[in-house]
Amino acid sequence: MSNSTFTMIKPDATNNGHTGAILDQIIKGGFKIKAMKWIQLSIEQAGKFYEVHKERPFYGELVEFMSSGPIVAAILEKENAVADFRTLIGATDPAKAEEGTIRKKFATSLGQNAVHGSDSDENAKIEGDFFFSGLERF
Ligand code: DAT
Ligand code: MG
Repeated sequence: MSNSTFTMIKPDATNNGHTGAILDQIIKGGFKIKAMKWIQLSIEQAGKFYEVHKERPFYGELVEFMSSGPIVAAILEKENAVADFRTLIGATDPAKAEEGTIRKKFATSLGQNAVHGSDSDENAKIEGDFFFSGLERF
């Protein structure tokens, strides 16, 4: 069990002014920020990040959305980070997310659901490495 995970605050949330509230909930949830950047992905970069979903019917929509505006990308540290962060953000579909979770409070829809959280230790490392060099983290 690793102690880090990777997150993105997605364009719906940054455009709707929720960045500060989401970061506040993450920090109050016990996560330490180890690396963070504010950027906008190109279609190509978003497509590469979500390559695992290439065959899914929503891939095109997802890639277009994720490159449509600014995101915050961050590496987070906490004991049991991957599972605890998925609990903090709630279910993929905000309509099914628990009360008080980040997606329940801030997501727009199933496709535009405010935040990303890695689904395994292995993917947390791959995703963190996608965005951050060794110089950009500690
Ligand atoms: P999660 O982000 O909870 O790990 P996922 O990895 O299955 O969910 O999907 C990645 C993202 O793709 C998800 O956050 C939102 C979008 N998505 C998933 N299922 C979808 C669907 N049925 N229709 C539209 N977008 C969907
Ligand atoms: Mg996922």
